[in-house]
Amino acid sequence: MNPRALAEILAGAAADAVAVPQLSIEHHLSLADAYAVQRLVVDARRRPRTGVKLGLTSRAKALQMGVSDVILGELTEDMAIEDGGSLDPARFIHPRVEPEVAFLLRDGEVKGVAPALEIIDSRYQDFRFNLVDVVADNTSAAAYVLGPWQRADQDIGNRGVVMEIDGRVVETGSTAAILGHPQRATEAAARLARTIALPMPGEMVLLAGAATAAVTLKPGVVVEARISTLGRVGFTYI
Ligand code: OOG
Repeated sequence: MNPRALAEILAGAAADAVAVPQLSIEHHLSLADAYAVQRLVVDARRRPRTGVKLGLTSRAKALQMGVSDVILGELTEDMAIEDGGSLDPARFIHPRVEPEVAFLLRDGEVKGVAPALEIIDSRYQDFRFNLVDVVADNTSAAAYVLGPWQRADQDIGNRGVVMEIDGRVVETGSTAAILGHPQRATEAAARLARTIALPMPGEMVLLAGAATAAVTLKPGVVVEARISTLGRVGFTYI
């Protein structure tokens, strides 16, 4: 396993928006190897890190992958899209969108919470991967949109979540789909970061994981997510 060569394959796939075969078909990677590749893939973006995201926090996704622990990916400045802004399809391969809860963390303390949308875009053909593939691929992270920050001292457990495309409801769910309670994401992220020795920036965003299934994005659509008591967030996929 040459982590640099594998990272180059994935960084190239993201930069060119062209899917590649799963790394695990030809290479044997441990989970630690996969995180090492991920670190190099994020370095290759050459942009400041803005935070981290969790994946497989919903029981449905974890069962689908046959895994029992969550995974962590990194967010960079160029992935952030302004609320109400637009996303250029030329940057993506086969993007999907999912509604999430975001935390603003300062030195590990929660300073704010916000509704968020994450755009995932696996760099693998047909969005097919196993656990080490998806970890190496920075957990499919591609872009994210944050709604307005809200007070941190509110209970955001079991809040209704609605995602609409062009004004039609496409997914509904509850924040309880995120590890039972999204607050658990802060401990899970800290634990995983320690395990993989990932330095965490003093101020950072944490995307806690999807509250519903991901929905495929088609050019020309307007996406909005609403989380009860937390508000809304949206963007246009031009
Ligand atoms: C893996 C990452 C999924 C989540 O919230 O579970 C993820 C994928 O399904 O591409 O971010």
